[in-house]
Amino acid sequence: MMAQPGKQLGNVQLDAGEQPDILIAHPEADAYRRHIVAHLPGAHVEIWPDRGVPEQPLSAQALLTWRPPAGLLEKLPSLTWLHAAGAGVDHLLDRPDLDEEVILTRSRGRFGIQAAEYVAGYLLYLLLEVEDYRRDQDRAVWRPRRRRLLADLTVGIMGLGNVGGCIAARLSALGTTVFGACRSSRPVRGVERVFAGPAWTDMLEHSDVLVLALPLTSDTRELIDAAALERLPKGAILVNVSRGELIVESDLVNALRAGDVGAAVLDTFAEEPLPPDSPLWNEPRAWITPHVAAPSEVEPIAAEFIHNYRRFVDGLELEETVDRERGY
Ligand code: OXD
Repeated sequence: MMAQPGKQLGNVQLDAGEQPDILIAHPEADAYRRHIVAHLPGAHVEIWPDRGVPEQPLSAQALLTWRPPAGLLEKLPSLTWLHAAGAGVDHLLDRPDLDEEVILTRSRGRFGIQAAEYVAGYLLYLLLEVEDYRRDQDRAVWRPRRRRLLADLTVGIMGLGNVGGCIAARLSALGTTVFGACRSSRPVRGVERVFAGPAWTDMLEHSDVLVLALPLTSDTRELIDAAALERLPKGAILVNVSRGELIVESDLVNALRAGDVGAAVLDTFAEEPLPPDSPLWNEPRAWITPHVAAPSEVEPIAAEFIHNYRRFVDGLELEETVDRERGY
């Protein structure tokens, strides 16, 4: 794809036929490069070295990265666009070395599908009492019990973006009643009732299951505290697939111990890896996974980068652009 003569990209002027240089700084950089080179044969693509910081500044105008390594951003005087190979960009927004003029885009990947399967999988696992029946089996015990169905539950989803929307659509297809909370009251597929803005607290008392799919911003940090947990029905299930900092961890531990929260399925934590002395490790009603609910995959993210790069070259607005004011 050729640039038009004299095209201006952000603060960079490209000559006719010139394509913006790409730098990849990512643990899976080789795999990203293979995809990008195959689809953008004329583009100059470099990989940030594994070790050391190059002496000279680099020419890249487009950067594909997740956590920019120390020393990287200051070596990119022409950087105009940074594409984050993940969904939540909170870790990029507070970086003092990232110029605020740089356009920031984020990925959709298959995060929605992955998170929806994680949520549905854990809910079914809990409802089906998989571990209890296994224990019965080990002792040759025949002890049938009644169970609740997904179709009996109301799930409240905090955040109805790409991830929350996908969880809503898939759970509602399984017969679950889905409520959702987000900034606006626009209708969302699969969501029976949307609680807009400050009304989110009214959703809590209806939520047999509360799923957190919110970005981390100054408004959402520690949103789920003792007061929020108290408004859930007794024994509710909490599932967090977004950021650990949304929850006041000590309040959650207290609510689990009191039986007010019946189970917590937690994929993310304020400190990762979760420190060995965290009380959550030993909570019998907490299920902990190491930030694996919705991992970044090279193929869909490379395809999104390539799509946006073509728009970048054509001087079109990029998709999935982060609004720095909003924080996502
Ligand atoms: C993401 C993540 O935001 O991996 O994509 O946490």
